[in-house]
Amino acid sequence: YNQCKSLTEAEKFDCFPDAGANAEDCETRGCCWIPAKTKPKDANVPLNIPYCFYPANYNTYNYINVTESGFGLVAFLRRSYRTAYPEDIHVLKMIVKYETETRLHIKMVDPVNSRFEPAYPEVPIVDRAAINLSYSFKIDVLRPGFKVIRKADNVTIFDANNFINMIYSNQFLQISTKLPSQYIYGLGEHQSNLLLSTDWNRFTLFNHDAIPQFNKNLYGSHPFYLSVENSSNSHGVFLLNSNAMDIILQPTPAITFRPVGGILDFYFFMGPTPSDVIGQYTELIGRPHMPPYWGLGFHLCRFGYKTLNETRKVMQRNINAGIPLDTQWNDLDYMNNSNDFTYDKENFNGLPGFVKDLHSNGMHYIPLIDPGVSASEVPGTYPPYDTGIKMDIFVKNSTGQPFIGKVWNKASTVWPDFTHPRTVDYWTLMLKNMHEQIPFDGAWIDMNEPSNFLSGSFTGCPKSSLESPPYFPAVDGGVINYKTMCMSAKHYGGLHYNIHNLYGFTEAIVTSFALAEIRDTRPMIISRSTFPGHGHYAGHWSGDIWSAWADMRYTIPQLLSFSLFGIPLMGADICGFNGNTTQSLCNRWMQLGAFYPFSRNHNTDDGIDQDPVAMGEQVVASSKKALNVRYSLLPYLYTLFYRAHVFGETVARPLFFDFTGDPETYFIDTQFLWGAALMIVPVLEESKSEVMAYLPSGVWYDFYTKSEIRSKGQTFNLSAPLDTIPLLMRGGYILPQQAPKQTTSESRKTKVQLLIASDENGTASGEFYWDDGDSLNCYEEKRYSLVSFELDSNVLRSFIVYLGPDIPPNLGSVTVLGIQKPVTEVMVNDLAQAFKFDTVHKYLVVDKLDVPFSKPIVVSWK
Ligand code: MIG
Repeated sequence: YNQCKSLTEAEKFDCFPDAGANAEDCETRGCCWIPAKTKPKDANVPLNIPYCFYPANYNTYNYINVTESGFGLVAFLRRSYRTAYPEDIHVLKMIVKYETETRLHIKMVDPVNSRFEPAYPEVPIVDRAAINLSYSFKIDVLRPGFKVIRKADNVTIFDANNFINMIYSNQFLQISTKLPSQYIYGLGEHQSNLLLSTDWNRFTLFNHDAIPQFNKNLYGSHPFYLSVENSSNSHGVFLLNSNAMDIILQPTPAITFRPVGGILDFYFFMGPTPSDVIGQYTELIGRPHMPPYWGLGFHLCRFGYKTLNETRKVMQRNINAGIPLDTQWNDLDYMNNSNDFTYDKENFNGLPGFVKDLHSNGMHYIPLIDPGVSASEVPGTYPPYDTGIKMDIFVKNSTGQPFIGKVWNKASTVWPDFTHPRTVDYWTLMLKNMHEQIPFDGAWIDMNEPSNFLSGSFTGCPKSSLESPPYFPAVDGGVINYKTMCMSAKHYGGLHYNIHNLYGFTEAIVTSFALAEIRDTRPMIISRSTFPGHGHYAGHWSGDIWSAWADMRYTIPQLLSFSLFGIPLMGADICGFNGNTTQSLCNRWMQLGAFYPFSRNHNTDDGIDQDPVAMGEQVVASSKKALNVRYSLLPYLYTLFYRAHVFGETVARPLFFDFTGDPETYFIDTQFLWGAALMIVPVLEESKSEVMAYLPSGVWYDFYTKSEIRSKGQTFNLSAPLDTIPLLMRGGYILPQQAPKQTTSESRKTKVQLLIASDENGTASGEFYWDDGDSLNCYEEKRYSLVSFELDSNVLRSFIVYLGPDIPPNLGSVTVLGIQKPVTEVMVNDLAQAFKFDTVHKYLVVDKLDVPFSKPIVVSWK
């Protein structure tokens, strides 16, 4: 009885998360029943304080033995007590690997019967313990549980709660840990603030096509969190499991994972900085790919152009208005009968020629591709179906026939099984045949949750514990097969029950392979569904959000969360997808969207036109101004992508990544950074021409006026007239730039400009990565150049880190911000140069230069 009474409300771990909790059934489970006296503070959270909870001495797994091994240790555990869930696994094997100095791996398996484990992402297999561990793994053989401790300060980063609520049954697994602080981020995909509420919150992970809403499972699944400890050290935890799951946060603070299958397979990343954590995470799951340079330009799209003429007209009016534009897209409407790998030869007559024209203007074209293939065409008339049947690569139903559902196609749809080795050949062949007609440059892969207009097949799904698992995660729609395949559908790699969350990811892997094969240049893929490791192959957009101010604001935490998930190539439909946008919203959204790493304006077929020109002069002016800044910063943005690709750094990042010592930044998700050097402060409310921004301690510069702002960690009111998005340069950094042009192809030819922002000591540093922008494996095959810069004591020097066959255009100008004393003389490589000095805003401009980067450059001034 005391084991029940002694727990505070925050310490109660739910023993009856299933429907219909009551005192009697609760006690049958051996748990405590005490109705809570209070409610969660936050009215929006989905859970209540549990009435039925585990007593502190609940009968759980105990260690049988623990053996040290060359990689760490192996333990066996046993439970004698039966849980409320069928098919308990009574004996478990726990494998603990000290994989690297900063990465610990703990895997719990059934030693007798093998259980499902995702084949992707491909993680390294380590069989020897690393040395100099920054963590220690603590168990006491006589007591249940384990702890992971940060050696440096003895903080427990994972405390498995004495296993009191640990369950490992066939279709219900559960484990909890107390968290070292309230600062927790990640756990996607969801729509919410960046900092997650621990006030009885729940995230459900099961890939799903739905309009983003609070507490609904969404397109992708990322069972990964980043925690900032009270000391400001950070760590990450990844549960490598692809099954449907609920994740609970409670104010203890604590987290509970509840997958309905697979195994418990945890990785711990010790940081200690947030950036280190993400680098360690992507080292495991795969570093982000290098996008083609043109992919960082502006993209224009909509659902419902309906014809090629309309597509061309909208594109042309934006080009005529001077909107920088790299890529034109087409949605579903280009297809014939919504069938993949076809195009409508009436309404889109001339599409091949249109794409060739784009190419000759240095532009690109991306079409939508759905995973579902029509099963409703006359046999012999539609090769994608006929070939797929012949190659036997479609997902099967439980009786071994192709699984049939319905998406956009006339009457019925089948789905390629991307876990099948032959599907690589199938998909490559289909894309190749299409590419021979329409030489597209990338792929927009949609509906790959996979989304189905039916729940299961036309006749539903065969009844079994797969469709009605003993524990039902809070998936949208109330049934697990809601608007997707039956859980009993069969893939080469396993049951749909296990594979579901991997479907979009495996499609991205196969599509990336196919595009590289067909085009022999870098794949540009944007996918709706994602899983850990996706960023190695493709990017993501945040799906069918509303054209609303609130949704625009949430695109920032969505973007920043995907940076945490190792998917930096991310954006949202600029001006919103569902519903009609407005001029004032679209005006501010074009400005914000100019700073999404993946920047595309797109909307639904029943919405009004929302390309900049359609929205009127104000939006055109704002779009031009913001996109010109974006294009001028592409050398910097591209350098950030290089750092993501090679070191696993983030591109768009939360303020706390660079100011982890300043807890004020832990809550901020209305402003964000590009790399360490540029802060973006979008206007997120209507009728505002000012915006409040928190500037962490240091020197900052207004990007436009170049005037200095010194902050001690304060909030400033920044002026934001309708045509301007406030941007701040951070003192201490050097950015490479080029002149904005109509396309990135043109921009890339212009001379390089350096923008230098001095810190309080008059120093700054930076880096510039350059390659041909499109060919495969430039970095790996050493076909790039890398130059670094240092400013100190009025001398700027460049250092050639590596000089490959592709050298950037010459240096054309240098702008130095924050020079306290007027400049009287400037030397560039020992030659005196003309210059301008702005005495009001205290900056120096040396332009009309033409200096090659192939030799070190020295610019000095007095
Ligand atoms: O059932 O292809 O998220 O961007 O315009 C909707 C039509 C299918 C959903 C995508 C959206 C796209 C739309 N698609």
